[in-house]
Amino acid sequence: MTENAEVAALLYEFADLLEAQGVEYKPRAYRDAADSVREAPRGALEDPEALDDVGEAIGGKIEEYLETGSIEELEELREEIPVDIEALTRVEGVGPKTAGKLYRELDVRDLDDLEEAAEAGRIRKVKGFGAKTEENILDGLEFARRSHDRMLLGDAAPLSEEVLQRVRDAEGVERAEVAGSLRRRKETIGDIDVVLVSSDRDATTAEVAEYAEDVMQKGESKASYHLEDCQLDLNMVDEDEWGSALVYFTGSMAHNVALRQRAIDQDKKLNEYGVWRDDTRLASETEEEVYRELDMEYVPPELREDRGEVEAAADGELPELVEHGDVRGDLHLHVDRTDGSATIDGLVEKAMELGYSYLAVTEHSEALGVVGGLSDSELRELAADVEEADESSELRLFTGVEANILKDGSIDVGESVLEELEVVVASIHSNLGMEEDEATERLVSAVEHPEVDVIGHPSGRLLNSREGYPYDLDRVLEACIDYGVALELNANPHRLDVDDREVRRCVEAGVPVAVNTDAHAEMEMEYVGYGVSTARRGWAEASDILNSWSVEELEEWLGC
Ligand code: DGT
Ligand code: CA
Ligand code: CA
Ligand code: ZN
Repeated sequence: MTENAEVAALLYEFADLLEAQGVEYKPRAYRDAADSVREAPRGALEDPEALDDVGEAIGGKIEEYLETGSIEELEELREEIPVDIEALTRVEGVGPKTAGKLYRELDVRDLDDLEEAAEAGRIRKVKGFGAKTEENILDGLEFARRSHDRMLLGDAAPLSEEVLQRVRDAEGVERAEVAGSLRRRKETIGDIDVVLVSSDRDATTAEVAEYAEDVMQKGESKASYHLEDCQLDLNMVDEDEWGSALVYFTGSMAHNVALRQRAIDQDKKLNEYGVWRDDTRLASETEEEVYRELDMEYVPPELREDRGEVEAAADGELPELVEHGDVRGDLHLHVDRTDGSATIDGLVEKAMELGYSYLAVTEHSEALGVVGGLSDSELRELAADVEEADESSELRLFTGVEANILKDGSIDVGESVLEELEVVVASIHSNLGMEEDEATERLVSAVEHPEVDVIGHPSGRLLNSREGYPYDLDRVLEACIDYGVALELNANPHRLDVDDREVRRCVEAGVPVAVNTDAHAEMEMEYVGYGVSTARRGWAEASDILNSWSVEELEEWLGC
């Protein structure tokens, strides 16, 4: 973990423990500070109070931690509430307050205690809880246990870049690349795999050992380490087998098996050392040569899942995948009028930096009470400000809203306002505990609304914490075709919703996918990369992505 991530984790824990004690307001301040620390550039903790949302009190605690290795007040809180708050709050429906209460009433300290109490029917007897809550906890437990194992792409990717830099700088290393699920850009990552060539393997592994926490295993060609929350595997290979080794360690396993079968069908053999016929090595130095030798197109890592890519590559029919540079705008962005911190000017500046041609400001509407969603007249005021900014901007700024899809499928913004706004994203933010039929109906009603353009984060899932409601994607896609609506691929690494497989179904159905970041701060617009790689995993080409269209094409589609 980076220093920023480490300090942020402590601040989140601080917030949770305060909340578990029933303290008000302060938890929010700690969480905001934690967000800010997490997003800050490296080295920013040298002057913590210079960060947004970090004041004197929290800044002092950060300094205390960096100087002494602990925070006295946090240690006291941990003694007062000796529970594994991080694990317990991973169970859907268990927040810090509930965890505090369950500790006080039933002495629940960890997931095992929680399961025991729920199974014995003791939770339903606690005041304020019921049989339904107890059932939900039991349902959520398994997911909570399972979900701890894998890291989010959004955490693993930046960490792996740091790791890769260290490895490349280590003695003896001639070249190194990230492989495994991380290179394939899966939404969650089991461990970080690196392939490298070194002229002095012992020196290399010794140097990486200094950086890592501890060495789990070390052999002639492989070394594994612990790096805080995850495992790092170094695979050391020879220069002349680089390509075949990279194919092998990039996987997936299923893709490798399919490749190997193709080699066998051609009377060849494929392994990590090369493509062979008898004892003659036919290819091994680059990945391109390996694929060429197997008489197929080069397969981009994101497609290597054995989902038909081997056949398509053999037929020369791989899609021309969308690229980061194809994205021309972001159609789901928040500003500081509800729960965000961004400004219109800030978003524009960031969009210019990303090389965009347009963006849409889609602030929350009123029914999202917790964040102070905007009333119809406030939405109009914001739209007027966006229009004004548009006049002096090189970018095309679209007015918009992220409206709520209410329980009955209706939209919480007045018709006349919806008509005036250019981009209407509609999302579900409440009553998430739905069965499939209900969720499908609710989404389809929103799609059928004449003013809705994009359905935001369609399943509502949060990776590692909330499974999302089930819905019938085929029915939603049919409605999208009939009503000219796009589905969002929310690029926030906690969401990635729709997911890679769903993208593919959108592509096949001909429903445009909007790769939006849902940024609440300017920095978060950079999440677009996770969205693009997920879209690539879903076989999407540039033309399948709504926000890779030109301003003119988009205006025509939106009817504005
Ligand atoms: P993960 O770490 O669970 O997110 O998934 P991967 O795909 O990174 O899997 P990992 O770390 O176990 O192994 C990295 C790659 O190495 C994997 O994608 C394929 C290759 N590999 C590992 N073990 C085997 C094996 O026994 N057979 C074959 N064909 N390939 C393997
Ligand atoms: Ca891996
Ligand atoms: Ca591995
Ligand atoms: Zn949003």
